[in-house]
Amino acid sequence: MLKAIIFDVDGTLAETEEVHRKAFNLAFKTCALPWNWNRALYQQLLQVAGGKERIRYFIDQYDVESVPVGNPDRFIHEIHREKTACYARMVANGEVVFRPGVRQLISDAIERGYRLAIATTTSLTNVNALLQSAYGSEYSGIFEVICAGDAVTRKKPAPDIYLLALEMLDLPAEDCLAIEDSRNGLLSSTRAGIATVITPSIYTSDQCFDEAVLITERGRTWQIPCRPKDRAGIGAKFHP
Ligand code: XBP
Ligand code: MG
Repeated sequence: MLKAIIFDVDGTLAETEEVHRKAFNLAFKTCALPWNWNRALYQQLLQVAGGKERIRYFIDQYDVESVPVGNPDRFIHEIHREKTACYARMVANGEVVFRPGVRQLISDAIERGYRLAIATTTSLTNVNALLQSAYGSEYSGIFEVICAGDAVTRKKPAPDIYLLALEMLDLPAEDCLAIEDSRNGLLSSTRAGIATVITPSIYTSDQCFDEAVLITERGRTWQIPCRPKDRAGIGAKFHP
């Protein structure tokens, strides 16, 4: 029986990755680093989930020399802390809005009694900034469980963040539905045993989503399937 919907954040609740990319580039400038991630490079770097992990991958692939001798982790954490501050400022300035239909889907789900959760690789600071921007101060009552960023060591595509959400919801995977935008997210949720709907985003439309139970197409309305045994399954409309 469908009891809970677990939402991914970046690319699913909102098209955030262009603002993340701008925040990374602003942080590189503030940290006096000669780096600039354009869209083509960022598309490639997005294969690595997690901002700190993405910076480390970039350094390993392209620019080891810029890393000061000593503690590379501290160097990466400092850059990422600056990036997160830049991102939060841009979200607070209204540069990120929910994707069309998301707000309606969330209110339909709440009205039908579904429990809501978040399972995301992004930092908890970023989740709170987005929900505050979307709902104002009363956002804390909307998602019963929020699992984000460093709450787990192994990030997507590992299942850990979704397994943590199931544990905190105290529900089995078969009572939940995940909504994701990327292959990393799909692998993470399905490895946790959760049926997953995919709504491709600007950086993921060319990825493989074979394991999804439903893939939305931009501009079309679709309904979350009422699985045969879920007579009361949500029939919300979501304009991906
Ligand atoms: C997408 C990610 C995140 C963001 C950047 O998360 O992989 O790393 O790109 O955010 P989601 P941080 O699981 O919501 O799609 O810099 O905070 O990691
Ligand atoms: Mg995502």
